[in-house]
Amino acid sequence: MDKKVSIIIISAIILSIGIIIFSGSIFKNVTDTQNSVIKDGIQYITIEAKGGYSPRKSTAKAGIPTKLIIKTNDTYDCSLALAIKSLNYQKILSQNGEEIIDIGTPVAGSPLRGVCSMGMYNFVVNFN
Ligand SMILES: [Cu+2]
Repeated sequence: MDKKVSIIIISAIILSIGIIIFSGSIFKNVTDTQNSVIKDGIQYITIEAKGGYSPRKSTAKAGIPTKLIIKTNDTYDCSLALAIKSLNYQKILSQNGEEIIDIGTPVAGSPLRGVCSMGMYNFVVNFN
């Protein structure tokens, strides 16, 4: 293949990958989704783990006993290796299923932060 042509193709591929990653991270940062329900006096916050955590940022109520549900669905990336420092929690999740983590009664203004073992993916739940 012509050297010039291959350079053009390679830079086009790199550029489009960059755009995909860039736009993806913008949307993930902006969204603040409603992902919690209160059932029988317990608040459940659901976060999906697959190629990162979703929603990356969410808000829930403080002052209610709360459980975090981490859902995996054919997850084979490092978001399986979850750590929540404030809870002293660290676990390799199963590739398919739901992990229920009791986080006690959250206090307003103290967010809950989860991170993958590599520190590459993270999520935060704010309480108010
Ligand atoms: Cu990671």
